[in-house]
Amino acid sequence: MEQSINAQQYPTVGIRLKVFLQACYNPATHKMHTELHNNAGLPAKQPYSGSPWFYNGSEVLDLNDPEIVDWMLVELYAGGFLRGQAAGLLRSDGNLVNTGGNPVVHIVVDKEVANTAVSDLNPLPPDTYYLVVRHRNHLPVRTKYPIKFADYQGEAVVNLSFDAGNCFSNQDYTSTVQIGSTWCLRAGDVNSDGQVKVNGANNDQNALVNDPALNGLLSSVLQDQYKTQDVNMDGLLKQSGPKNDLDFLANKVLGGSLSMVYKAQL
Ligand SMILES: [Ca+2]
Ligand SMILES: [Ca+2]
Repeated sequence: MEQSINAQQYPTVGIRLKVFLQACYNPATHKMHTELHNNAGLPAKQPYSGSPWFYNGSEVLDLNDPEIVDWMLVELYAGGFLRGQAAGLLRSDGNLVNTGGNPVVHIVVDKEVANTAVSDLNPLPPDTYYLVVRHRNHLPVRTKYPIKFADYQGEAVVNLSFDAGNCFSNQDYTSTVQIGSTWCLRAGDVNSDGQVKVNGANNDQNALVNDPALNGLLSSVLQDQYKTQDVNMDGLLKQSGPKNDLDFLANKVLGGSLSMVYKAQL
């Protein structure tokens, strides 16, 4: 027999999130550039439907805000299970807004997820949710401490930019990277596999250089690109010359170290 579902089993919570991306952040202005939006344009529909995210949300871009940097994906986890997801738009000032431009992004929690029985989705105490923040070609992070939505009347304020200690870490490096006085998500995950590296199996340099459109040509420049290979998020795909993506990956993100590997810390 199908279990009836009370609407109260699916509470909606709000997140006011501040987060910065290494690819775009400029410490002189304390803002992120919007070159991807300006040069290539953003997809109308949220871009996290494919691997590895498989988020099937129907968010559609319906505002024309020149300060939009890119789409982000936010998730709530409890007990190790995914309990809710939403796509939002990141503004140059680090604020995540919903598709209508509101700085509160709502997430329906305890929504049924794949392979999880409804009976297992009992409402949990409001202090057991961890927020995971994802971007297409940056390493994801999660909050170190559970979010107590009850303390915020259901609308939590989460600022990941002023302290690395806000994010969970299990490696000998922080999950975010400091640029100036601001902590940002780490860039360079071209193949979106949760690791940033230029050497070894499944490395991001190969994922960039072997892009079929670049055709193995060092001098190729592809314009108006909305791809994870666009490491510095300027809408251009290039691996040589000024502001090229390979340089950003190898030198800015990995500090010129062939052996450095940054892993997602979730
Ligand atoms: Ca990678
Ligand atoms: Ca680029």
